[in-house]
Amino acid sequence: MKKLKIGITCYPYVGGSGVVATELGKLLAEKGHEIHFITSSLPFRLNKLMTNIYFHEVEVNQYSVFKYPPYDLALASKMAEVANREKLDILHVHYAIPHAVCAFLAKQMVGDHLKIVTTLHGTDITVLGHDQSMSELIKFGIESSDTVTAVSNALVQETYDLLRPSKKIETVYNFIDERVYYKREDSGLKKELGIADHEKVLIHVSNFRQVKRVSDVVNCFHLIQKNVDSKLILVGDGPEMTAVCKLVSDLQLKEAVLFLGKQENLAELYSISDLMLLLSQKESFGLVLLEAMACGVPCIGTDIGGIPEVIKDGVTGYICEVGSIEEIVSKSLSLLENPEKHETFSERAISEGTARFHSSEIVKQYEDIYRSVLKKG
Ligand code: GMT
Repeated sequence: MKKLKIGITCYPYVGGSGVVATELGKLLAEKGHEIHFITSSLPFRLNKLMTNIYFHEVEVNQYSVFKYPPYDLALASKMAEVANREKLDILHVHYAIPHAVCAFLAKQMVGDHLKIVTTLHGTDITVLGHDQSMSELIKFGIESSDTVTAVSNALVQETYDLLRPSKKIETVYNFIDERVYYKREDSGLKKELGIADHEKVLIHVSNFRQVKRVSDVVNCFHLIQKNVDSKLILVGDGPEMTAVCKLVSDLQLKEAVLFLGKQENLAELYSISDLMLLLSQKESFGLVLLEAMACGVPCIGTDIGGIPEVIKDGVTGYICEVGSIEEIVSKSLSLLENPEKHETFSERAISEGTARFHSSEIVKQYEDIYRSVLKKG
């Protein structure tokens, strides 16, 4: 089977879309495809030299005539340059804005043989899609791609409802690298973090944007720890951090909440956790749920976006209404206070996660999409 030359553009810093794009590139490279990352900086998960992977940095010149540095034009120009020189078959861009639009521009410069695959991850639809100054451009980016995918059925539907693009959008779920995310024995991490053996561990991982409703996580934990000896691990950082710290202090939870900031060794943290809480008001998939499930952590999530496609309600965790603190607390306690039930949910989280979102299956879906778009000519 012919190996492909694929350009990948994503937001390279921490965030689910950058993680998925980078992990996809790595797995495609392992399968022999030639992968060219065209991004503003080295994707953070691309931290070691790998066969078949190349990195092309987009540099923006600061001419004094420009009020704003023209990043999008620099990206389009770099995409065209790399596509021409490296004879790329495909540009796979993550996010319609600006990446699909830049890819369209590059295609105009390079020629029709260059195919564009766009993956929608959420924010460009669920947030920017509501911005009338952007929505037509997002729709244009989608319609001028050769193939469009989205990370959940919910996001596909939301895109149709909001933008009504005349383009088929396929669901391709997110995945994780199973060689990284698996349940490990605790090699003393709980102790290092000052968590007693008998204490239960709840975990939340996010970029602390308002949509993540981290204060709901803290408010739920406040009630949970009154019933069960427990600690809450908060991983990540972002705009809501100050408000969350204040809430933790107001509720006198400083001793029980561990702020770990941004972390790399998530699998180890998941492995000491008993419950994951992701209580967002917008979430197109919730990659952290899949990471936690792979490490045997049952999850409680909200009934929005793609979360109900990831957590099977009553099987691998629970789905609750956004902001329904009492319901979330009671479902959490039903797992934390019942070891047998917890064990069953934990086992199912591992098996369901690997069965429905296995990297080999998802990467194959992308390969099939690439081949079919190239076949169309
Ligand atoms: O969740 C975020 O704020 C980050 C955002 C991103 O751009 O990385 O995540 C989005 O893409 C992830 C990968 O597909 C999804 O798992 C997240 O659910 C999605 N975030 C939202 O929809 C808010």
